[in-house]
Amino acid sequence: MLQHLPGPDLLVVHEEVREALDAGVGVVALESTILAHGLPHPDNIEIGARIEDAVRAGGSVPATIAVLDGVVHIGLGRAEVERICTDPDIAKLSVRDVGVAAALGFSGATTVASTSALAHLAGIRVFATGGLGGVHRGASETFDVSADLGVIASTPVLVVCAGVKSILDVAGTLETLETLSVPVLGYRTDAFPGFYLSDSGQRVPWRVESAADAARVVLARHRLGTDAAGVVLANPLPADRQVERGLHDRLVAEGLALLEREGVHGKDVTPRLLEYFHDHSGGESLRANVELVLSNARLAGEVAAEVAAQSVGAGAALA
Ligand code: PSU
Ligand code: MN
Repeated sequence: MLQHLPGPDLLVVHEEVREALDAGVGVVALESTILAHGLPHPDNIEIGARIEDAVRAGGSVPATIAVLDGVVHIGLGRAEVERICTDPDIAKLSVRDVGVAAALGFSGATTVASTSALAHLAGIRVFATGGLGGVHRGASETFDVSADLGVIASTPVLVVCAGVKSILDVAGTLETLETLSVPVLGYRTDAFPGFYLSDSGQRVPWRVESAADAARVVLARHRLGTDAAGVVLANPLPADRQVERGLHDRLVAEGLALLEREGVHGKDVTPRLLEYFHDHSGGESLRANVELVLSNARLAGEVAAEVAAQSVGAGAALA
């Protein structure tokens, strides 16, 4: 599957990732926008390493994806992760930006959308992140709907996330995922998580109890030819680890007012909000963010390992 990849002038697969893919070992894609634009420096460096460790603890090999000096990297070494975490010139690259950045020699971090697309290109089926982008409040006027949704609708990658933040229109996001034929599975829950909150107040259409069940969904969809879209596996923070409701509601209200005041729009919305939360929650938003990302990475590691094991058993290797 790797022979169809572009040459090293455009894309490089880290040796460990290449070996894992060749050997049929589970591989989990990780996005780099969360490191460059979602978590504060210098904590992001250590957190980046811990996310990769969590994937390994789940039984798979991590592949953090980014564009460095015009080359797409599937899997980063320690120095490269550090560069993503430190260099102020790292852009936020959605799918529409990746080819431009590559052609012009720029460096940037990949979002859920671009990480999914590049993971799929490299033959990686499972992806871990913190929160998905979605439909923004007031989208009927601003048209602000994350490209994450459209790309998941056309890319067969399972994304493990803690739902979407309540700064978004959560119900609208779930409606859109339904329209786009993207299944949403709750991991041991009937409630769609709200990132900092274990329960966004919305239900999930399906529930799975194990990583093995989630992997079975991926394989059945593939064998039935109904896997043009990806899968959202929603993994909530435990109720006793979520951000306290009062603090949460205050942050969301203040964050939305701040966007209005500063006239923030486009791709700067999510990073600006995350920065505000991290600066005004006495460490709580960062604590919860780190915990949920680590939990998602661990679960994704388990799911990818199961997908690898079950594809051998079923004699149905995933293309
Ligand atoms: N949601 C979070 N944290 C994040 C992001 C989303 O809770 O860091 C990042 C992800 O990289 C996601 C991107 O793909 O923001 C979505 O940005 P936008 O809304 O501009 O599409
Ligand atoms: Mn947007």
